[in-house]
Formats: sequence, structure tokens, C-alpha cells
Amino acid sequence: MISGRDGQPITIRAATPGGVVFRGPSRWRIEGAHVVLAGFVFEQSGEETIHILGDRNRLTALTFRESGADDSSFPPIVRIDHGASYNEIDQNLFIGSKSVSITIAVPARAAQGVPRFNHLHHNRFQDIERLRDNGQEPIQLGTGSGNGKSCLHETESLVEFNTFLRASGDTELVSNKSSGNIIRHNVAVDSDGGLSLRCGNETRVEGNILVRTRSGVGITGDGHIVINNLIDNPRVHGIVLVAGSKRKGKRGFDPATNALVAHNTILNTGSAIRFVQYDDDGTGLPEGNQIVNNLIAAGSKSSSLVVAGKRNPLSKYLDKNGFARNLFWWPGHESGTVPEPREGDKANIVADPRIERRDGGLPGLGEGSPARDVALPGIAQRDLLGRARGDVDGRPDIGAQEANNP
Ligand SMILES: [Ca+2]
Ligand SMILES: [Ca+2]
Repeated sequence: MISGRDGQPITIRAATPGGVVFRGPSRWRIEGAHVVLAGFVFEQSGEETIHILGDRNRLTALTFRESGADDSSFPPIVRIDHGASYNEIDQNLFIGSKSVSITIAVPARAAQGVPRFNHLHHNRFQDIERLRDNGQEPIQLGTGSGNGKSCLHETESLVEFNTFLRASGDTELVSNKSSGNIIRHNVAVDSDGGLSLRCGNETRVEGNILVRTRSGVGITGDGHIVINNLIDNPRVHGIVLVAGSKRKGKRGFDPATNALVAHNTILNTGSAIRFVQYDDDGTGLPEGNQIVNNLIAAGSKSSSLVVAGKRNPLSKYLDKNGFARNLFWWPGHESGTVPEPREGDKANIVADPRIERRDGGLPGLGEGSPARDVALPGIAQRDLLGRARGDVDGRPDIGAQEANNP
């Protein structure tokens, strides 16, 4: 076992980045601390190519091409194990992963060590084609071991500035199964998945850009914050709030409760906010969720923007959750449910947000947009791009981006 010291890491790197290629199954175990692995290329390196068991190590500028397990979609390529903390995984490229790319494993019992403060940033996951029904997620924050007991551990992982391009191995791009994490400023394009809060509590999903993905954000568990996300052209749905249910022989779902879903922009969707119970044996509806200052625009006039799955009527969900100051729009005319209130300071409104799409830019609010300056104040300090809310004209705008008023 080797270890470096704080400020004096031991670095193992290719003399020229990409100059050393490991072909075929390869396994590295990092048990020490302050070890940096940099610049290597791994091709078809199999499962658990890198297993991190110590603290404050770093994987950077590595390329994994068609790595992962051949016979199962679950064993990860990079695994951070019991209690390994403060590790940094950055600027790596995962191309064509055949199973999970990165797993932070969280044990059921805290005595086995809870991994904390691991930082996954500026990695790219691309051209991942689905091989099986489940597994093959780019990132797993916990695996739900101990029938979900592990979900409750506070791991405080930070997942930011990662990109997902044609990452379609699973319906979850990031599978969050632990608590107290931050998933922010990631970009996903043309990928058949979404950000999934599958279990655990109090995770923050902020400022992510999802373009032509399967979905935006799925919410189960308590006290999450989903804010300033841009979800453009989701194939199936935008934001999903899940009812509690039991699944035969498998871990069920905890109901989505007390989430703040605010200042998101969801465009060109047939199902922007969806309430759903996945199994017959229900354990509680979503409740206490606040859905505020979101901009929600349909792709066609026949879309229903706030919808319920078949097991419960929409009215049951609307009774238990609050909608305030959201803007809804259908091209043409109003053709679906707009939740109460429809009058007063907190009224949900129906108006054409005048979205402008400029070449190479993000869709934003055009001149004279009714979404400008009418949001409830004090919900978010910054917008999707990190600009202060309301500092140009004093009042925040509905949706993810503050319009840059002249
Ligand atoms: Ca999955
Ligand atoms: Ca404004």
C-alpha cells in the first residue's frame, strides 16, 4: 500500500496523456491516501478496474473505453468503497461502458464506514448503449443495500459539471440512493435517462441542463430541493413525484414529501409534472411538496402538463401539494389542468412565455415575456447561469433563467 501526504501526493501518470493503453481486464486497488492516477487509457478493462478504499485520492484524465462487466450491467468500472472519503474523480472519459461507470458504495450499517464528501466533476459519459433492463447507470450514489437502509446515510457527494452525451444505458443517468448529496451544473443531451432520486433524503438538484433526455428529475424521499433546472424536450416526462409503494421482492418507493420544486423550465413536453404510483400496494401519496415559479410549456396544444398515473386521480395529489406562481403554456390555447390558485399573489398563470431559441444558445425569455419580473421573490438567490436573481430589475423571473434585461 502506498500513500502520499497532504500537498505531496504520489502521482502515477502516463508520460504523455493517453500514451499508455491498458488493453483487456485490468484491476487497480487504491488503499492508501493522496494517490493520483492520471492520463491512462483503459480499453475493455472489465469490472472494478479501479477500486478506491482510501481517502483523498484522485482519478483524473483517464479514459475508459468499452469497459465494465460483460455478463452483468451492475458491477462498476470505478468503485469507491466502504467509508472512502474526500476522493476526487475528475475529467475522465467513459465511452461505451458495458456496466455501471462509477459507484459510490454505501453500506447498510454505518459501522462499516459511510463514504463522505466524494467529488465527481467534469467527467464525460458518452455513447453508452443499453444492454439490459436495469443497471449500466453512469453514476450511482449508493446501491440501496440492506433493503434501503443505506439510503438514509448522509454521504454529501458532490456531482457537478459532468456531461452525458448519448448515455442511454439505463433510465437513470445519476441514481441517487443516499442522502445529503448535491447534483448540479451537469449537462445531458440525447440520452435515454434522467436524474433519479431513487431513495434517500435532502439532496439538492440544481442548475442542470437536460436536452432531449428521457426525463428530467424523478423524486422519492423527503426534503429534496430541485431548482433552476432546464429540461428541454424530455421524451417521456419532466419532473416526476412518486407515491410510496411496496414492490414484491424488491425495494419499494418512499413517497416524495416536502420537496421544493422551484424555478425549473420544462419545455416541449407532453407531461411536465407527473404524479405516479408505480405499484398497486400504496404506502402514501406525495405530500407537502411546493411547486413554485416553474415555467412549463407544452409542445402541442393537446398535451396535459400536470398529470397523474392511472392508480390515483390527479385531484388527490393536488389536495396534498402546493402550486404557486407557475406559468403554463400550450401553443394555441389552454387544454389541461392548471392547479389552484388562479387568482391573487400566488396565482398560477397561463401565458405565452415567448421563448426565444438562438443558435447555439439556451432557450430564454424573449422581449416582453410575461414570465419576467413576476416570480415570488426569495426562493432562489441565483439562476441557472449563476446570475443574481432580480438584480437587474428588482424582481425575479419565472423559470430557470433570469432574462438579461437591457
Ligand atoms: Ca436503474
Ligand atoms: Ca427580472
